[in-house]
Amino acid sequence: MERLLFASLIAAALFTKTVSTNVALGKPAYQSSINTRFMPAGAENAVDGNTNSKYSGQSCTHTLFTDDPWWKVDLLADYNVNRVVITNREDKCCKDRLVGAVVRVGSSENIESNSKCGDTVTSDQIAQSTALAFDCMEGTLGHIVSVQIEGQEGTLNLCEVEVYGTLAVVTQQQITTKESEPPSTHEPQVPLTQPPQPKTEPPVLACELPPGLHNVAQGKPAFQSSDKRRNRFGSENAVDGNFNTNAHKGSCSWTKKEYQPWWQVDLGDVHSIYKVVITNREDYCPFRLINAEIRVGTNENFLENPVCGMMITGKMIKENPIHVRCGCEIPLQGRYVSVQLIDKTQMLTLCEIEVMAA
Ligand SMILES: [Ca+2]
Ligand SMILES: [Ca+2]
Repeated sequence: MERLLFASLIAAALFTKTVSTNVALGKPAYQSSINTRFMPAGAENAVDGNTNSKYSGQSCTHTLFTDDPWWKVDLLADYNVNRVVITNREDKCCKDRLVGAVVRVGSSENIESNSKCGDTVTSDQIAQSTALAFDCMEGTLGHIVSVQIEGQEGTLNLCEVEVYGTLAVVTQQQITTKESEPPSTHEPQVPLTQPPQPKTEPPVLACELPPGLHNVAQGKPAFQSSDKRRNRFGSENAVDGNFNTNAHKGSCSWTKKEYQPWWQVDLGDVHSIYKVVITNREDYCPFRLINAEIRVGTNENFLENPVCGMMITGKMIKENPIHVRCGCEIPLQGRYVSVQLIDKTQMLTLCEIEVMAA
């Protein structure tokens, strides 16, 4: 009996091993939905160890705009969680999306019944810092850590969620109780927690484009936020059918250096738009196009239109032209197509824009 007690004490001691690292790193993560327009947007991006807070860094999550969007991680063992740290998006467009977010820790798959850590996120908090800390009361016990915009519609973006705590102590009393239980005559015991739910990410779609797509932008009226020089770098150069990539040859649109410059074309009619192809300049500074966001829709005020595909990244500009798909199989309906540099003070140069419609 003494030997059994000793073994149990050693087991308990092992369980108390302090974990000072981020225990969420690489653990299975799930979210209520995924916005496939902004891939990669998966739940795992919040536990990949990369705290890049720009969405263009491809390490943040992105749900659809729904009621009560949520994200959660399964720590795979019970922890006494002391603190959760969220890295919010710092992109000006979107950092306020986290207002109303609630962090919870517990053992229930019904996350709203778990214990709340810290306070509901406020806009003041978001203005102060990109990293938001949530302290949990006396090491809240559980293996599920969730973040949810509770009680309202929203989009949940998380660039990283770090969880700090210690592996839960298995007490001598718990061990003894378990040992003294008679062998169960019932069916195999069902774990208290449900097995991990299948990831909400849809399978990778082939993104088959319908045949016969054609460019509906050429020669259409175009506009831009400013002209670098009048009569030479006008907005119409991006739809003149000339694909010359030397911006000094007079066939590229070119704005002044300004904050979030934009370019827009009016297609005249609403089209089913599957993708936008941008011919970037190759003579100098192609990287200026990083963080370009394309929008397609029926509003002349392009900011009211949905975003097509993902923002242009450093990886994407290695190819020219750049093909941006607005979505898998489902086109965007639009008359106005815009390109804008987000969060940058820079010149916007576009040598040609093709808007591919069915
Ligand atoms: Ca990340
Ligand atoms: Ca051109």
